[in-house]
Amino acid sequence: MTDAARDYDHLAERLSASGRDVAGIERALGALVIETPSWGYGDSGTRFATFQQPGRPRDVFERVDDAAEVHRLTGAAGAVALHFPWDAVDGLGALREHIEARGLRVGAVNANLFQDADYKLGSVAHPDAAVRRKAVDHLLECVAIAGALGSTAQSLWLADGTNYPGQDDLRGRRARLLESLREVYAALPAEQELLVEYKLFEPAFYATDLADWGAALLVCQKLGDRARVLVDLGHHAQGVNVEQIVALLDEEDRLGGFHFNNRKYADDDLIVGSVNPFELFLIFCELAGGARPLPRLTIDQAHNVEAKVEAMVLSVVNLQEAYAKALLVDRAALAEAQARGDVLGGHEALLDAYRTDVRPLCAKVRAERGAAEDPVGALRASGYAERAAAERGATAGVAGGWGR
Ligand code: RM4
Ligand code: MN
Ligand code: MN
Repeated sequence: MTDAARDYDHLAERLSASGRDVAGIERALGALVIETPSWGYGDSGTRFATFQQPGRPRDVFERVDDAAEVHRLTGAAGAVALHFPWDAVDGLGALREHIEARGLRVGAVNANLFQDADYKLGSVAHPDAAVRRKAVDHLLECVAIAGALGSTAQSLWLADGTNYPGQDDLRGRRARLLESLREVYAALPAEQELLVEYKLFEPAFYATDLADWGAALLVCQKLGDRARVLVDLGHHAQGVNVEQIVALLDEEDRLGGFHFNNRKYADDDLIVGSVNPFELFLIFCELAGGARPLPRLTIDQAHNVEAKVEAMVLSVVNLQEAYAKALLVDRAALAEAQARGDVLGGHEALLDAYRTDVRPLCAKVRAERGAAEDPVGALRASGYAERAAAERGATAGVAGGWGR
């Protein structure tokens, strides 16, 4: 018997003895689907520098290849989220074929309303109607792109906002934003939903037009049932209780999905679970404990100094482990402690799950799906990064800049 098998048997025995449905937990874990972001494989940087990595993908096809490698190793990253125009190609049919041939499907389509010079003062909330028109037309184009690629979601993040008090009228901006998004929502085919992402600050430093979950939720409620809020873990003020936001939005059936990443200070876009794994666990406790299926789970990270494919693999592994721990929570013991008013009894029910080493369980679920028991180790041993560096060249043929 291998060490891994022994570790698994020991864990499964302990869990079964305490009444956990190990087969059910493994089924749920095996069904986890994470969307990895095409833009997380390409170049990214800080406002100070972008460091080009050897083997970095030269186009969207190679970004998809990297996403497929992450799926091959983890068995849980079967969709790739795209960003336009960063991922724009002449023939969408060829892109869709390439994605499907790699065993993936297209996740959410992300519009880009923050890099064009016209968007200096905003996009859908811009004071000039011509700029708003251009922004809405881009969003409508993304609806058509999603249709062609078989995607079922538009993911919208707005850089809109103001830097100085008095720069623009706060109510006027909100009215324009709503008017623009109403037109987009009206054009959505039935199979597509609109995910509305909020962010406290940056690039606007005085007033972001969709600064928090409340502002995003109000917009969604005005638009219709297929508009839901997207929670990015790096988009809150310090100390905000994100799991409580998750519970609340889920109860209202307005939790559209996540952009997973982690931060120490602001929108740091670090590997999910790297700084605050307990918060990640508590978020999954809310997701696993609610009545609804899991929402769309996407990674939104920018890997500036770390190897991008390895960073993505580690992110997916961290998500699998957080979900596995949440599935282990003894819900009956938790509910009993809460009903008795046993303050620490409930807390300890969570800690018991959180402290469990779920790596053998995750390894077994991955292996059953044909993925790697140890994805990061397998990636390093596979020589994928070295092959990519040799085939793609260090910098050849790639323009500098974020995502392109
Ligand atoms: C934003 C936000 C969006 C992402 C861009 C690149 O901060 O997180 O989701 O598309 O960055
Ligand atoms: Mn995001
Ligand atoms: Mn962000």
